[in-house]
Amino acid sequence: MELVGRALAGDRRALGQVLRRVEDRTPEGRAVLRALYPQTGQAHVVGITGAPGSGKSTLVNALALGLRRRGKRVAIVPVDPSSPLSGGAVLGDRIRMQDLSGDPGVFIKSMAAREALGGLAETTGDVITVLDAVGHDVILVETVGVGQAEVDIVREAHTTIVVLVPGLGDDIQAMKAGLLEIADIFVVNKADREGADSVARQLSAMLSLGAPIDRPPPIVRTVATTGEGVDQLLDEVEAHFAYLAASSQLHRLNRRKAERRVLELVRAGLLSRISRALGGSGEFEALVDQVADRKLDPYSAADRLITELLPSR
Ligand SMILES: Nc1nc2c(ncn2[C@@H]2O[C@H](COP(=O)(O)OP(=O)(O)OP(=O)(O)O)[C@@H](O)[C@H]2O)c(=O)[nH]1
Ligand SMILES: [Mg+2]
Repeated sequence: MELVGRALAGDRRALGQVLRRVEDRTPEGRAVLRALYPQTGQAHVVGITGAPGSGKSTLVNALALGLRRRGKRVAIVPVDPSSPLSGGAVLGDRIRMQDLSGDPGVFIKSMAAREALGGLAETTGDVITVLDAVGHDVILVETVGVGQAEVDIVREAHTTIVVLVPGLGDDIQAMKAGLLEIADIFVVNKADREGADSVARQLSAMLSLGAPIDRPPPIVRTVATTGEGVDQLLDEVEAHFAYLAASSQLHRLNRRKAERRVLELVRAGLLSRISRALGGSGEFEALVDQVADRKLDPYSAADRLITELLPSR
């Protein structure tokens, strides 16, 4: 595929076009993913998550600059589950990321202008596959908040950074709801503001209450707007990746991701086969009616559909 060849050779426009096909889930996009997959597995995928306005984009910008100084090729993927129709926040991100534009070593993936066809996590995974294959050393994925969609996206990352800020007691509450478990590194951003120490203290108190873990997440204070603490954060990011690689966790993580990927595709493939096979026959609707009328239970209904479609072993 000529387009893929150009993208691999570093043509950014071609890369943008490849990504669009992948996001649109066209047959061509699928062929691209098939062709590129063997060349993936090189990039370090870093997820950055946290409350709205905590400074994630500013931090991503600063991290990218720091990574460039370390000679890395960087890709940035902003994901916004709440607004598939890229809103004002993304525009703001673009403006802030201007100091990166023009640097051929940084690729900023623009948001899809409309709702992704597949699940957001799957689409993000496919985008990461492409960015990895074309040779980015580090892929920074920014996502807002603490919902399931974000957690799913974060599961694509090797290293997850959770960003907190001073003066938001809610943050610590939100952590209980799930962010605590997914953080490999905590950042207390806006450390130029009062209360950074107190957030860091609360955090380490909470961490010490939990079950002992292999590698307690470090807490790094940053001022993303000036770049303060960003070098230390990059050291921690690199140390985490080195830890994963040395402890065979990287292998386990990759295997889990591969398993999830295959299962997702099997599930989606089976569903579309079933709906194609039943298309227009009214059989599915009839079964649903029976289940609703309590004439059939849902387990038997599902079994019937499956055995009709798959030869039994
Ligand atoms: N004082 C201070 N302000 C900061 C710092 N980091 C970011 N900001 C400011 O905080 C505001 C929000 O920053 P963003 O980087 O857009 O935050 P975000 O988390 O990406 O926001 P969303 O993507 O909308 O969730 C901006 O006005 C930044 O300039 C910091 O370390 N100190
Ligand atoms: Mg942002």
